[in-house]
Amino acid sequence: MVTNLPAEARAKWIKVMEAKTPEEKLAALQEFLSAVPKHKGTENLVLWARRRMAVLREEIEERKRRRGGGYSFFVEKEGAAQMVLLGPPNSGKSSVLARLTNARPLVASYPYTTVKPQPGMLTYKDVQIQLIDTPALSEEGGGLNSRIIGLARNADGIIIVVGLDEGFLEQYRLVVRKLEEANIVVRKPKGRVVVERMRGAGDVKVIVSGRMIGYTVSDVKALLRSYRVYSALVRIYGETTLDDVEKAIFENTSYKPTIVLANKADLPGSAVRFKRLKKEVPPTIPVIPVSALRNKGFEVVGEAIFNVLGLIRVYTKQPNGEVADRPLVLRQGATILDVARAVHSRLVRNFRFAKIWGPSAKYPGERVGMDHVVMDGDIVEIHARG
Ligand SMILES: Nc1nc2c(ncn2[C@@H]2O[C@H](COP(=O)(O)OP(=O)(O)OP(=O)(O)O)[C@@H](O)[C@H]2O)c(=O)[nH]1
Ligand SMILES: [Mg+2]
Repeated sequence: MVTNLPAEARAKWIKVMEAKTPEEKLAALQEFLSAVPKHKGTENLVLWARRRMAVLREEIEERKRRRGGGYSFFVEKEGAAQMVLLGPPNSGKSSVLARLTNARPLVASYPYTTVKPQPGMLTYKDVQIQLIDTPALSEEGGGLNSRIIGLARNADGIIIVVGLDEGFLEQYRLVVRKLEEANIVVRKPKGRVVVERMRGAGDVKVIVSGRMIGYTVSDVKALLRSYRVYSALVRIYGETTLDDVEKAIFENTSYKPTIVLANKADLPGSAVRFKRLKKEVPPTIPVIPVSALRNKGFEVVGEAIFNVLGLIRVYTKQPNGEVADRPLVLRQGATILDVARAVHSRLVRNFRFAKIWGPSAKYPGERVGMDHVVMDGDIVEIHARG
């Protein structure tokens, strides 16, 4: 993507990466942008940088509102994960929240009924997931759209709610377009690269779990050097190319795990529309027909959220003690280290070994080390010194 940026632009990019506050970041991006030559090859980068600046401006505004005691959209996270409901007017977002959670939002037949975010809690397999109902996204929504999208940026995942009435495809496309305009993608990438800059003189450390297509670790180091990044931790998951590494340096887009609820599945003609919608949505995104009116289809939503977020439940137990009632909720790929961290830092410092029962254990009570990968339903007993 960003091949052959002049040295000056690369140097300016360092300033963006080092910026701490949104204000500093915005100013640094402006300078970076003015150092980028404008031609076909940099078109996408320029577009992305402009979008990023718009998002930062909105973040700055939102902060001011919060500090000044003005009305903020921010919703404190509760439970294991936060999912935000997004959709156009009248698609049934509030009705869906009422069916899935304990919340009782206002539902009405006129558009723009909901004017502020409202949370509710969904419980699935001992796990609490917070859902947030939002005002409608719209074509001309401007500042309101940005505030709603800001909620999505802060959430762990997205539930797109469309109504299977007329314009159902346009409803879906609108939401995806508004997200993309804010550099958020709903399509699951084949792989993922995370570049974490480290302080001080160090080295570039690359941790690979997956397949690097057409590049090597030394290519990664050379690329980072060309951006004058000499000290970083690079994690590479899944299938990636060197392009993805460069995009990660630019914090290009963020992927949000997403499901689509096709509401109003009770309407005549909705079955045909549902099929059409399913064709439109990328195959990695679950599309679930529901009817808030008839309370149908919701029994599978908890599981879909759980899966798309890649959540797993791990039950801890004390040596010779009882298994905990409530699970720790972690992400797929989590290790014993993550379990220990979630319980107490003392367990990390004084770790000796762990014993496990359940899906990831070769046999009940298997003895494992810190980097053993745990699975949903495991029971873990950590043995530490002292
Ligand atoms: N037929 C049918 N109507 C529904 C269904 N769910 C919601 N509605 C109706 O659609 C209208 C809008 O419902 P809301 O839940 O307020 O929709 P919303 O997306 O929250 O709307 P805004 O807050 O205005 O963006 C109401 O008249 C609901 O009764 C459904 O499953 N089937
Ligand atoms: Mg509503």
